[in-house]
Amino acid sequence: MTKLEVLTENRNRANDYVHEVYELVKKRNPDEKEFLQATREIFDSLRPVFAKHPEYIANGILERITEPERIISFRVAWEDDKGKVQVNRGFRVQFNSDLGPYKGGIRFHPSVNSSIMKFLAFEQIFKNALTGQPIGAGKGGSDFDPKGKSDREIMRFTQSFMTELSKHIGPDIDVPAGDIGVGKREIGYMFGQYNRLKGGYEAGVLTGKDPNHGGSLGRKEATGYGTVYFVEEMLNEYGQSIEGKTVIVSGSGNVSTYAMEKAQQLGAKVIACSDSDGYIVDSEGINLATVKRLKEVENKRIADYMKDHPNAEYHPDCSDIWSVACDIALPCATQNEIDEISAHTLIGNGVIAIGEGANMPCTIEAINLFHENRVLFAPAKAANAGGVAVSAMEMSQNSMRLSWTEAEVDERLKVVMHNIFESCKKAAENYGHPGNFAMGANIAGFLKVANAMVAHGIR
Ligand code: NDP
Ligand code: 2IT
Repeated sequence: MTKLEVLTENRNRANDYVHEVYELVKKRNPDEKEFLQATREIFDSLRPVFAKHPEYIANGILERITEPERIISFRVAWEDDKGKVQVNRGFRVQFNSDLGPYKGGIRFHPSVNSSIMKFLAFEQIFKNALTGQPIGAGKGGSDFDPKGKSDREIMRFTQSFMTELSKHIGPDIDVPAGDIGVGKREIGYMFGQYNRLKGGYEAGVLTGKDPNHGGSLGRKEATGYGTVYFVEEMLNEYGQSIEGKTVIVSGSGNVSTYAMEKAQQLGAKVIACSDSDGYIVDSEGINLATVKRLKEVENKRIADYMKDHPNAEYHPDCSDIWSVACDIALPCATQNEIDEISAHTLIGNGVIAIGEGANMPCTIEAINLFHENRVLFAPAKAANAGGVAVSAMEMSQNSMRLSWTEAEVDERLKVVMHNIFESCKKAAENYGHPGNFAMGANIAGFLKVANAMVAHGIR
């Protein structure tokens, strides 16, 4: 056979393999649309990898990497303030442990179901691999809605949730952290309950703890800061920077707040942010002190921003935030917030870069449109990996029983984000798609895990 014939045969075999495994995954998970979306997005990137490395086909890597090692689903019964019994469903998806203990957040949101848990845990495999740290991948959560619950209700619920979860986690087994609806308060209650049940103090069982008792300085800021560091690396690559740019950020939670803070520190003008009820536009620049007070202290809605800043505008449909003209858009709220229509609007308004702070905030069609229109695109698995990276640093500090300064953590975070950017860039170039950082992230993350899976044998 000529060289060209061999190449063609390898490419055809890779395409058939990806197609066959995707059909299998669809058959096995028929109603899990978010999980199927996440697998399809990865699969599309990996064709050139299987063409170049048929050994991954022989090792059944795709068949194995798409089936979680373990899924735990459990009843969480608790009593509300009125004495009524409430029942929620709890999950922990332990997806892959080839690089280290399962690692990933816990989400409390009424939309939580098996598909959402699995897509998040699946994405975590590649994200955690990209950090270069020794962490496997998992995700957990519950369909519990923290909105409108009293502090005591939150405590009773999290204690009940942890009573079951504690049987399945541990500092060398599985180390959860926060995500939507889970911050340092919830982590604190879960940590207390875990230690109570174990009869000891196991600092490294959870990350995202309060830095005053066991947590790492800089963890709260890490995801948002890391997203902006990645976007800045990407802009620098093309001779640009975030300074002087107009930015919009969806959400006003943990990731959004610190993405806005870092963007402002680097000289950008952030003009819009949101919550699930609506969005605000402040053409003078969002006053972050007000947002932090409303969201971190008073538990208020973003609409309340108007009381302090009457010149701003409030719009009651959060998904419309993408109609605000900007240079850079940072979706930092939830999955699938930017669809094809929003992507068209952003492109029409001249957006130059997108940075995914949230997990899978853009649909596949939206991502394709950004690439087709030469909009720089920072994919979630790479751009928001700073959070879990600093979580892994929290694990290190807990093991060593010492604490790094905030400056030290931030310095390490910058190095991690720089290395992730370089890995994505190189993988994209090596596999024939320079500048496609989404493909680069998928390929670089995949190679790291796939090599470990080959080394560890078929299991
Ligand atoms: P928070 O709970 O702190 O904030 C979430 C924000 O998004 C809130 O403003 C919330 O509004 C809004 N939001 C949530 N769900 C929806 C929805 N269905 N529609 C519209 N708005 C919504 O969560 P985080 O900031 O921690 O997480 C945000 C995203 O970042 C998630 O995708 C998460 O998986 C991802 N992520 C988080 C990391 C972390 O370290 N925390 C690390 C990496 C990724 P409201 O309050 O009204 O519900
Ligand atoms: O999606 C994520 O990476 C997180 N929610 C953070 C996980 C972690 O273990 O810090």
